[in-house]
Amino acid sequence: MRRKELIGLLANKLGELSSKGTVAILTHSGGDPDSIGASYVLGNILRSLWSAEVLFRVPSDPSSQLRAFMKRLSLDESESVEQASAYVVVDCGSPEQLDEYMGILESGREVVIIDHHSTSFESFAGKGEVFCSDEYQSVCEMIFDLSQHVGYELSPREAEALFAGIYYDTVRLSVADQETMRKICHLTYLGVNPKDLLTELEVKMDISERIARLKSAARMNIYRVGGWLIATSTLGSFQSSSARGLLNLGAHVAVVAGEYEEGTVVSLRAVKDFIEATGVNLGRDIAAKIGEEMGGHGGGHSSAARAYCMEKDVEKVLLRCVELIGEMVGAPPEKLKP
Ligand SMILES: [Mn+2]
Repeated sequence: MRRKELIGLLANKLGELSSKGTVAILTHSGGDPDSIGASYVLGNILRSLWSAEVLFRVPSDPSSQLRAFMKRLSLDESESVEQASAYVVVDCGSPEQLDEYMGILESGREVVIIDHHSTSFESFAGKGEVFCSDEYQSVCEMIFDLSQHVGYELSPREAEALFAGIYYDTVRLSVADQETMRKICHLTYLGVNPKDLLTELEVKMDISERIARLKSAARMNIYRVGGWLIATSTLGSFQSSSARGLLNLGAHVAVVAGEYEEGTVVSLRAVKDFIEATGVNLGRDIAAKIGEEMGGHGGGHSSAARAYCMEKDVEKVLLRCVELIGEMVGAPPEKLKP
């Protein structure tokens, strides 16, 4: 167990919350395997150990890939979470990532945040009680430790849920440490068959996403910032997927933006080498800043972030992102000729 004391305090808190009535579990905007796997097992623990009534919701709706995961877990979203007496927010680095549920932080009801991004302490300060340690590689790993602490026996399905979260949050185990691997082994011992699980979860990319990714590559601009390459592009949808695609092509950082309602949405991705060498945190240093500067909001992780701006000029938003990255790195961006 990585943080015995933290997990002990979390267990006490969850028991206390459960005794007060209905508990609603919320993920970050759109969810991901870590937040959904953790929510599923956490909900089951609350029901079984403390007979809590549990609701569940993904702000701004899950993607089709995540729907396949939720179907496998038989995890349904609740119609409404407004009547809950307390909230548990899972894997969410900032209040803005709660989208339409940001209001729960002002509802006067108790909010507990379980996270492994240390930005949570600051961003949720005064808004809820944060149980967080960036020693953990995923929230699923925290829930694994919680299950061991309270003596909850994981079913094969629950083991799968935690496996998937840990697997994807460690970039397919490529950044997993020994303790994570020990837990992965324990989960497979409990009945996870990685091949079966991953074949089902990895739904093939549909044609529209492929077209979007290819178009973003065809329209890309390339900047050199010191020894790093930044690729920018514009797209009406699939910005995150396309940014990942541009990293695969060779960019160190990819920034893809498109029109969104009355403004612009921008997705940022960076490779691990860039994050480690420069110390830049895309969520904190770029997305949050650009959101603030341009009348919107932004946040995310060090290597993956998103911002919404009230600025309709998509190119202007992209250029400002590149400038900010240049400022952080301490080198002027130089546009490469096409
Ligand atoms: Mn996570």
